[in-house]
Amino acid sequence: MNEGQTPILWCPGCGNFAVLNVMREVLTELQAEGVPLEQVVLAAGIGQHAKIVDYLKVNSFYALHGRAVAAAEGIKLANPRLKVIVFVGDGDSYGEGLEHLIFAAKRNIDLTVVVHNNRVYALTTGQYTPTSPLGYKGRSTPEGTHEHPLNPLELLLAAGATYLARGYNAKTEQLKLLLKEAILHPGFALIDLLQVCVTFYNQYDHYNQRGYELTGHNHADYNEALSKIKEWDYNSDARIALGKFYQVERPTFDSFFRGDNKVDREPVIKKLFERMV
Ligand SMILES: Cc1ncc(C[n+]2csc(CCOP(=O)(O)OP(=O)(O)O)c2C)c(N)n1
Ligand SMILES: [Mg+2]
Repeated sequence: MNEGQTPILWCPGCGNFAVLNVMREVLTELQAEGVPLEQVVLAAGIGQHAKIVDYLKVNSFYALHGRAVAAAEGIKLANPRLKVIVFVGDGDSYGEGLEHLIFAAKRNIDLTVVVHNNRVYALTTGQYTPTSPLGYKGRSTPEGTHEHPLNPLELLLAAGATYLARGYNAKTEQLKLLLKEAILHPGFALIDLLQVCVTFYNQYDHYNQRGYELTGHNHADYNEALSKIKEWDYNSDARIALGKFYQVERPTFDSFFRGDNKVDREPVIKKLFERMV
């Protein structure tokens, strides 16, 4: 799966290399387990994270900055049999395209969203994002930010996501399990992936010291998930839970268009076209 034909343009030491390697392994395993790669579609936003789709030989779609989730929803609804995996940045999805994430979670559309959360706008050289800590000094905030960060997992739990996890690019075995589980989850799955940007916000020491593996709580319990999610607010020195917070099943939005629930998608699409002409 590594064709080696596209030069890889990340900085040496970038957390994205590990994500790419783990994704290759996940796709290879899924293929061996009976998921044909031609039924997998990758979508990406704009940023350093998005380059990952250039390095994987799978059909893919580059969306506008902040719009990858909306594009992925369109792909999934046009052909609900596809597995759609979306790679987005924290600036891309927790900032510019946040409303798309909230509504995708609300309607529980069957997508896997992988947020490369390096806590900066890396491609544009380190401006602060919704998950940068208070006081973060970057190109747009030389004297430090005056905003408290957003806890995206808390927001998405409230919005209706049915699978939520946090990964870390240095914990590759765990990341592989989480990615696979999220891809196979029938419904809206999101992994907040701590992906270190070595150039603009190098958090390796902090994550290595504070990260711990989340085990032993009831994933189906909303309040237990919420209390684990709230342990760290992306600002404090609290311990950082890594693993699955929440997983439940409820009907997916796309299932209503697949014919296996209530609505057959063909007449729906025909009607839409009639309206457009
Ligand atoms: C609508 C729009 N706004 C802004 C930009 C400029 N822009 C391109 S990439 C980027 C930063 C991306 O940051 P993030 O989504 O966190 O991805 P990263 O580079 O950190 O992986 C920005 C602001 C753009 N291309 N389009
Ligand atoms: Mg970023």
